[in-house]
Amino acid sequence: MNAAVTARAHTNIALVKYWGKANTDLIIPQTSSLSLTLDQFYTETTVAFDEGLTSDHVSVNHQVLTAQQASKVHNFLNLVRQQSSRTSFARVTSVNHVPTAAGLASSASAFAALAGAASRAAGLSLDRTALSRLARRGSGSATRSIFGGFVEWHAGHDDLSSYAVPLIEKVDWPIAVVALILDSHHKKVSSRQGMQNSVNTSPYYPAWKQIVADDLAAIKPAILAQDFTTVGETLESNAMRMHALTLSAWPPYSYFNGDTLTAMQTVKLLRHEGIECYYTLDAGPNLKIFCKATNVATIQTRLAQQFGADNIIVAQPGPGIQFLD
Ligand code: 2P0
Repeated sequence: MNAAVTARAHTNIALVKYWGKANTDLIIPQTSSLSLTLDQFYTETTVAFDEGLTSDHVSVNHQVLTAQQASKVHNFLNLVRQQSSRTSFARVTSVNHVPTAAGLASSASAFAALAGAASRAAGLSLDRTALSRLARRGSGSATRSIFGGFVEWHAGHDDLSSYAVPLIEKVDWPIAVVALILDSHHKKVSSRQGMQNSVNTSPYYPAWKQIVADDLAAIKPAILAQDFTTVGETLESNAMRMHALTLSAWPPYSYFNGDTLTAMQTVKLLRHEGIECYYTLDAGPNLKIFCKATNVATIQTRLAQQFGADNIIVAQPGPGIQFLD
């Protein structure tokens, strides 16, 4: 057996969303996107290639996956085997560290950690750009989780040109993201299915591409200038416009539930009361509220009254990929 390698990668929340692929095999997106890596949610994955194995062996959160469940991991390991001299199967052990059963375990942290651990275990020494490209082949959002802090994924046009770059890795800005868990079940429409449906059927898709270009142009200088209001307004409007693509698709669908709409009203009320904060949502009903660190306690108290204290997780900006001895 070759030496085992363990990598840890954190998940990220997109402030300007990735919602659609130009190339589904290579996972080249239709647009660039921008995210903040979070400290609270991460995946640790250990990989060892082993000549004694007759198939890849994958366990997630101490549960062994069936061949069908492990097919995405197996396909990803095939890419690593192609790029290296390894031909043997691998043992993959992955654990998601999420404070509650929050439905926040993410393919972003999972494939970023797998890219790091598998490539090193296979004897490759990839720089972070190459790791970002490799992680992309597992899941689009994983492209950004190689880096910490604010990260931009440049759409590019092929395998070589589509990767993430850090905008600010060490965030020296007292901000936080309050995650509000409104439903921890698996989503009915996967991101992969949902975004492709939007590309193929939403008449608003061409407008979305322009919106993303405009939002990136607005948010990057605002992040660098620590202009909280511009960052907040941009991320909230970008999220709503992404979700408009689901309502305008055919067949139409939505990731929101009733509580999502109630929670959005609460954020607006807080703003009205002078607590400046903004929400974003991914392919699910849970809100992530971007706020100033000084307002975390007030926001937490208000949300706890309405939705229960157990459903709130406070995150700060988090680091990029790490290799553990
Ligand atoms: C994002 N999301 O930018 C967007 C916003 C969800 C909403 O990337 O098909 O799991 O594996 O590339 O990365 C979630 O989709 O999709 C996602 P694939 P992924 O974070």
